[in-house]
Amino acid sequence: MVKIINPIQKGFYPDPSICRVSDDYYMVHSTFAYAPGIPVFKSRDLKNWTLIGQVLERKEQLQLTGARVSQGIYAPTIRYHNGLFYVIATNVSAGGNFYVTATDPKGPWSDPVFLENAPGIDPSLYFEEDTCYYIGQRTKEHPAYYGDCEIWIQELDIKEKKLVKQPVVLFDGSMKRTIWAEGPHLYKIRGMYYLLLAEGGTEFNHSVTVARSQSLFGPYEACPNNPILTHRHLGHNYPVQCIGHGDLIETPCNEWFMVMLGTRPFNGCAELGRETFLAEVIWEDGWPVVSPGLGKVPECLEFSTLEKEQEVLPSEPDIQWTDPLDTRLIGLRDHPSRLPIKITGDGSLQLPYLPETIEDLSVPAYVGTRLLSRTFHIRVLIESEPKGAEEAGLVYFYNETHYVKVVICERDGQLEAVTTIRKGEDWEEKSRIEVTGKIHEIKLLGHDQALSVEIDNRTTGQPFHIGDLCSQKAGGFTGCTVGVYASAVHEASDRFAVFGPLHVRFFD
Ligand code: 6LW
Repeated sequence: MVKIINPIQKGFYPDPSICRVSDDYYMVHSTFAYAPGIPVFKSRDLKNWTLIGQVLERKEQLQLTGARVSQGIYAPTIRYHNGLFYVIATNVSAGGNFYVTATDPKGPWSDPVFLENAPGIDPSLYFEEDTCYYIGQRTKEHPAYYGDCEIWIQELDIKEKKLVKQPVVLFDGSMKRTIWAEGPHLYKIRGMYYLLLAEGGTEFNHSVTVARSQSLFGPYEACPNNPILTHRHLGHNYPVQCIGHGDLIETPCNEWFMVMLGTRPFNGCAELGRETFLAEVIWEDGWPVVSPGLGKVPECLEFSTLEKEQEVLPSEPDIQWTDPLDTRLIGLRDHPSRLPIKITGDGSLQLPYLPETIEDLSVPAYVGTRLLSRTFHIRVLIESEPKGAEEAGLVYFYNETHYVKVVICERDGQLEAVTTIRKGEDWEEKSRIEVTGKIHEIKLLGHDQALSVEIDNRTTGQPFHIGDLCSQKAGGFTGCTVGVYASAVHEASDRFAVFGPLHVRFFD
């Protein structure tokens, strides 16, 4: 018996797309302006997911210069056909819709092939024999209102690497006034074509709908029970919200499941971002029924017929500085391994005081990891002797205008530990304490959206509210990350701060 607890991917892992090759499942997610882009996870049991690679690792693959944190890479789809894995996604900041291929999902993945005349976001692929079809979303040519979108299909010539023939509109949503028809995936199941899509926008009204047709190009008939999955009818206080953007998968035993995104807000704020959930699907009268008898995403699924649970090695919770970097580490707009960092023989990280700050739309010296729970302990030892504008420490980051920064810096020859929270146009210095010596321990203790900061085991002040650092308050699509940071704040510097391993503990 395999017991699967939702979410199956905690933290900022939105827009899941899944495929299966014999007994192995592969799943990818959006990464926006973080790098490396599009992590690839593998599982044998739909429960335990191991990060096996990254689709967009090389500089040439991922152009994010100037991208805001919620721009960049949107909604990838992963598919397998004839010995090759395909990932198709959108870079909303540079180039639009593109696909990459790999024989091994661990990588390396090819350079991106950008598609011309492919407007819109959320591309997907559907293979019929050896013909490949691009399925996309776009705003209608003459939209009647904001969010008036349609789903379209066009043949993609894989040899010529371009869209060919004419695009055909398949569907524009299942409700009278559909807003944001998007996230489409197309499947042929028992001779019938099914178009799965998201409607309602990725927030409270998010939902999964379906339409079917006997012919690939339509006409598509909306399921009379649409939306086949949503949580909007459960009200704002239901613990799991914003459910939508699904992808279907069949097990080797012909059972069906759907992965989809959702949030787990606390006081209306979901700082973990959009996470990935799983639900069972059965077929009745030729339509998918999600979570039969329940009609919502379950807290937990139990399956006797699923592949025996795979063995998982306990992962080392502390992030050690190694070369290559721990795969949990991400940077802003470029792979953190391409920062001018150095890992020393004793496992420390030398992080340069770059001129860029965490607010700049460039590549700051920030090496972070996703927040996986709102109760956490993050701790690091830092050795630094900042001069002038230089500062280094830890950042709890939602976006370039919403973050908490705890840094060691210098003022009039005196070293200080300064904690600042920025919420849009509102900057607040939460504490400023004098410190002595070169080596300091910075601790961030998070509990239900209150953050306590300790320096060298000294409390710096009262816990303060960090719940506003989230998409519900600040807009955007990501979740929070936390990491080490150094900056000379727009000055030149050839110096660096040294960090010990990043101690990270997330509690359920
Ligand atoms: C994604 C789209 C969406 O491409 O948010 O509102 C976008 N829905 O499906 C970013 O995740």
